[in-house]
Amino acid sequence: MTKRNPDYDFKWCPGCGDFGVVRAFEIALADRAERLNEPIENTVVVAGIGCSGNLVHLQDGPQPFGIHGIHGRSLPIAFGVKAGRPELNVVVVAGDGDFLSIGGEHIGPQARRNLDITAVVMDNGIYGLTKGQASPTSLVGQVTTTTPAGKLDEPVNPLELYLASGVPHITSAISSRPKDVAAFIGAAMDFRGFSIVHIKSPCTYFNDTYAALKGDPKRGVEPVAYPLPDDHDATDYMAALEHARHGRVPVGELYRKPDGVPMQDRLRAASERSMVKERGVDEMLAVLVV
Ligand SMILES: Cc1ncc(C[n+]2csc(CCOP(=O)(O)OP(=O)(O)O)c2C)c(N)n1
Ligand SMILES: [Mg+2]
Repeated sequence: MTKRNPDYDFKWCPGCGDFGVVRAFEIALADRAERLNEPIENTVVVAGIGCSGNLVHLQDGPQPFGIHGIHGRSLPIAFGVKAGRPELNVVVVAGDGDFLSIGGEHIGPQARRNLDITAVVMDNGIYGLTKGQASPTSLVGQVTTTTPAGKLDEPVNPLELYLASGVPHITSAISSRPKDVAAFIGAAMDFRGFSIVHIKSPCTYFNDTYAALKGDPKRGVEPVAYPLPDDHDATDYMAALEHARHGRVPVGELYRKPDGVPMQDRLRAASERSMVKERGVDEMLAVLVV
């Protein structure tokens, strides 16, 4: 519960990785507002359903607009907002279940369209809000409430999926570094085109992966997460694919397609070419009034 939304009675569990993400998002929004001299209300947050989506209610400070949509449909809603109001900064916040399971089919079409929005995906490898069912990123053999004898199917590799789907800007992160995550979200919002910041954000209650992500150097346990090397060339698709595929969690800007044309540019050009005259909101409403 925040001071801004005292009526909203929702709490994240102590230690939830999403706290790092909400802090990062607050920093990124404040920084953007200052840098571009843009009111925070110019940003619209479209939230998926899940603990992660509740981020939209748990922000402190000046509030962006928020739409808490329906499970899995954050991208189509964001598409509608951006198509209607291209000047707005549209950000999706969603979980691994929301974005990659029920919502998974929307990634490819929006990537091909190059929808100019940023998706912040909080991947805890579980359905957190509904109390611990297996998600697309839960590991094979993982015991969850829906897989009591261990999950049978292989997990999806989100970074590989985004690359194969043609997402032109992909960043991989971990929630325990909010300042880094803030910089990643800021750069993703600046990118003209479809941008995904995929953040490993542990669920302390149903899938606590903090130890694995950070490792335990004293006991010789290598961290799963590692920073992308300084010489990583984000415009090199094959280099990005290699980092996506080797089973660990790279941290940093993984891929950037430099010459993509965002949906807005194509839409504007098509509208100029078409014979249909663009109508303002007043004109459209006037048609409905008898
Ligand atoms: C159409 C529909 N199906 C199922 C649900 C139930 N449901 C709510 S949240 C959720 C899973 C959320 O998992 P995830 O997206 O990983 O978010 P998390 O809670 O882990 O952050 C499900 C299955 C729903 N609300 N609507
Ligand atoms: Mg989840």
